[in-house]
Amino acid sequence: MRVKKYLADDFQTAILKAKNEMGRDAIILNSRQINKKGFMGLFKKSQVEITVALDDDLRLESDNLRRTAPVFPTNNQKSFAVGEVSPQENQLLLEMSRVQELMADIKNKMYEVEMLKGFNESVQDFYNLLLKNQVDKDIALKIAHSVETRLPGEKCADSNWVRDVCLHTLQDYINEVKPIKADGTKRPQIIVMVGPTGVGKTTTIAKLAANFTFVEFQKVAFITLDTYRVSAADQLRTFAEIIGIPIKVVFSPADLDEAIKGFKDCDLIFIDTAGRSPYNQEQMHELAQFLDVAQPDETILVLSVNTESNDLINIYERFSRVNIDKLIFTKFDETICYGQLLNVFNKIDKPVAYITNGQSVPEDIVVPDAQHIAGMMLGKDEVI
Ligand SMILES: Nc1nc2c(ncn2[C@@H]2O[C@H](COP(=O)(O)OP(=O)(O)OP(=O)(O)O)[C@@H](O)[C@H]2O)c(=O)[nH]1
Ligand SMILES: [Mg+2]
Repeated sequence: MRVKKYLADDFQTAILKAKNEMGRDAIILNSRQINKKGFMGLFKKSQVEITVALDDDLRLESDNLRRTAPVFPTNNQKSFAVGEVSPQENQLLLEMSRVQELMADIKNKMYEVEMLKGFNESVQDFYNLLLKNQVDKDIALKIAHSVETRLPGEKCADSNWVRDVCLHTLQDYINEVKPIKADGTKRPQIIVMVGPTGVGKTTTIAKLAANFTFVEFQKVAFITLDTYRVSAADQLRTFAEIIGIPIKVVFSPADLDEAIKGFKDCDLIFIDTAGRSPYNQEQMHELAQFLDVAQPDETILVLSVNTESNDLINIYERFSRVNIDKLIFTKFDETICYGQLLNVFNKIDKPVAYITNGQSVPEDIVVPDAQHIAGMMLGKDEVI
């Protein structure tokens, strides 16, 4: 985006100057009258100053639009019956909708420019840091705006103050943290992990089971519904053997009911499910049937932070058919862009139970802390 000021005796001339230099796609951001003092206050002269911006991406787009400008039908062209839309008219409608999109884009950009102009330099830096961390523009703008309103005027230049306000503001945008509570008030507690393939469901269950068994001295059992791949059940069985807890492999909803009854003296039953494509209706339906029988206390959606935020939101929406209670984010050790999480939190208002940060069982799992996550986003705190 290029921004330039033009000064002229009148508005028209200033516009002409700007148009000649910046082209016709330039946007007028501001105009004001300037009174120039003449000799000893005499011959006072007023001039007009306009501030003009040009976005090169938008200009390219509108140049393309002009090049493909619609041709209106002439008399000797084919006539069309009522209700039938001529190809030219279709083209025209298409172009009109693109122009509308372009206008909306311009409006957004102007809004952004206007908002940013009002921000302190330190808040603008914070805004740019959020963008660098892949936080969506509108969310970054919203967060930067709350920082700006919270920052006392006299502290704007104090970088420690600014950082503290940014840190506290960011925490407001991080979801509630709610790990599994095994306090014995309900036995057995049934926890089901669902999610797309390969995100770390089985590994996370193993980490949790080991911690609840050896640190919290709970009686834990496994049930796996993952019978799709030959090695899938073996993976969890191996973990069960190492931890020394029972496991049942279940093939049908009726078997599942039996398996749960068999573990009624346990504190916690972890149910592992096969990775599901959220876009496969049949697989999702089958998962829903199993969950109807399990009647879980908590259904936890496991998501990898490596996945793009729009995909994460889509995945969540697909899995919501089985009523998601909490989220677990895995593979924190494989990314440095945590801003994606803010985009997800903006759309998904579900508590986060855990974050995992490596392949080692049982150590690579933590109960997240909003302040720490905010610190990581600002590059202040060490990665979890
Ligand atoms: N780097 C890293 N790797 C992880 C993490 N959690 C799990 N993994 C690895 O991710 C791979 C898949 O893990 P699984 O636990 O089998 O994933 P899953 O979701 O059960 O996979 P499916 O059952 O096939 O859907 C394994 O190689 C794990 O070691 C993590 O936090 N960080
Ligand atoms: Mg698995």
